[in-house]
Amino acid sequence: MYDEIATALSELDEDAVLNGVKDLFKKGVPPIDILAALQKGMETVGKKFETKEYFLSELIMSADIFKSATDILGDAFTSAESGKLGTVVIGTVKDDVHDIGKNIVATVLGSNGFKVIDLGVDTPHEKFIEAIKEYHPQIVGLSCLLTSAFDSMRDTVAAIEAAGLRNSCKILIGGGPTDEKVREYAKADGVCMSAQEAVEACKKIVGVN
Ligand code: B12
Repeated sequence: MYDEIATALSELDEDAVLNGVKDLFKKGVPPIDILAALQKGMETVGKKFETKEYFLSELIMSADIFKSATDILGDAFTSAESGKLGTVVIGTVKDDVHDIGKNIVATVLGSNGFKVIDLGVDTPHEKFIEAIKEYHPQIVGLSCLLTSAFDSMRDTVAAIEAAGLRNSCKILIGGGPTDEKVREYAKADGVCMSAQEAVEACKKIVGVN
């Protein structure tokens, strides 16, 4: 069923995706696993875009289907305990407007006890600095889906350092093309490939297992 959802999303078959998600959700499958299947589908959409089988309109369509699918999961991620474990400031870096992954991470962290301050997309480093000064987060999360925005990530980390705030928080990065090499380039503290990894990394940072 997971593979079917991923395939249906990669083929932009909205009805099949939404019915599949509803089915799994009703059966009590953890929403985080459903999200993983949807994420896999988006990866295939990306590959089709790369090979020019799909164009921008299909990317937009895939994002719409993804949004409708996650709407079905509704309040599954909300929690009354939000804010207990610590604070996370998160945003998509400057020049990048992809926010599906960031929004998922923000939601899942919120449901796992963190207070999340979401700065949105195309976020200039000044905005991160203001938020660090205002909210004193233990964790700052930078989301980035474009290789051309890796420099924005590196510049944001450098600006946080120049503002004398680098030791006040740990910086995690994430988003499709990020990996250990990009983490090193950006001089961040960690990289996470999924919302679940983000939760584990944030818990480790605040000393909770
Ligand atoms: C949907 C999509 C779009 C949508 C975005 C809608 C939206 N509201 O986000 C739209 C249509 C707007 C779009 C636009 C563009 N896109 Co686009 N897009 C995609 C696509 C297909 C899926 C991205 C996605 O949502 N994935 C699903 C989510 C759930 O996965 P995720 O983001 O990786 O997030 C998970 C983890 O990475 C992690 N995570 C994410 N963020 C964070 C942050 C932290 C702190 C942590 C800890 C973890 C974490 O947890 C998340 C959940 O598990 C990708 C393909 C791909 N392979 O990624 C291309 C892709 C990213 N896009 C691409 C391109 C080229 C573009 C455009 C330049 C196209 C154009 N010609 O205009 C524009 C760029 C606009 C801009 N300035 O940003 C390329 C980038 C190539 C590159 N080398 O950089 C890709 C890779 C497609 C491709 N293969 O060519 N896009």
